[in-house]
Amino acid sequence: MIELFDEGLHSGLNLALEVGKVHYRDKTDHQDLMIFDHARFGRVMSLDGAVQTTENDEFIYHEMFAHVPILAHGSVEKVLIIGGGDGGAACQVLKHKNIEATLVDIDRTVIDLSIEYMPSVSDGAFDNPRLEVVVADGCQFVKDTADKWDVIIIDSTDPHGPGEVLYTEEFYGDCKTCLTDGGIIVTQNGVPFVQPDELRTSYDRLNDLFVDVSFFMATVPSYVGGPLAFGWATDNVALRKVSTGILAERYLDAKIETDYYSPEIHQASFVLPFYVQKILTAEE
Ligand code: AG3
Repeated sequence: MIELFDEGLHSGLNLALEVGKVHYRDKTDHQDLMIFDHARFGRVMSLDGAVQTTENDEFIYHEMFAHVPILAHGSVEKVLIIGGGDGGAACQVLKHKNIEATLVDIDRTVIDLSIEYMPSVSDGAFDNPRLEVVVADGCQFVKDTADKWDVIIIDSTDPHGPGEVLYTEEFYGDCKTCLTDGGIIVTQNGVPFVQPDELRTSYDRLNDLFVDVSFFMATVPSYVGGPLAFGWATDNVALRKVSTGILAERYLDAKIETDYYSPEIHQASFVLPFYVQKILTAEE
């Protein structure tokens, strides 16, 4: 009997993955967690029934999440990651040798199991002295901290369950107070084709707080329904307009190797198709 993992994240649309060996299937203190093998995606981690990370396509998501804001900014010293317990975003951030990062995830079990079963995703990030790990509620953390970061990466689940609070105006506002001048917040904003309302809601909330709000996109095959949108919010309007030439210089200087990100893709990822633009401008 073949077992199918049936992702019911989007109503009326199910992603079915053939389940190979199951490595973990249990409740953590915060969510249902499953880790299993899939012939195409490699090892897959799901939380509350939604695919979070797969070994074979995580590079697309994490490279874009980290390198787009870091290389657009040009002089990042500190990055805050909210969520991202698999360590994939941290791994990409730490490729920049001068950057120190703080990772705040609510679920210690996600971190531990990612290290145990999907070590290639974090690739040693959790042993890197430039990473500080805090197991805490991200909302509370940004309220309480007096520190500031140049980039904040909100690597959350979708806005259901424990991740929901990471899409509120209050949380975005608290993040803003933790940003250095001209800092950038990037968010996981779902697949616009199947989650248009989530996109619009975040857009409106971020627009109340920041001068420049937009999205960049990348197709992550295990996130069903088309390209995923990453939110972009900053008070420095110049950062979204940095030329490909400058990005290319910064990319070379950083001496990082990537399999998806390139300065050209960086530029192109901000070009939004009309169907996405219309979600953002439609009369409510
Ligand atoms: N963050 C992205 C989750 C997106 C899930 N959406 C979906 N399956 N369509 C998860 C953590 C990755 N570091």
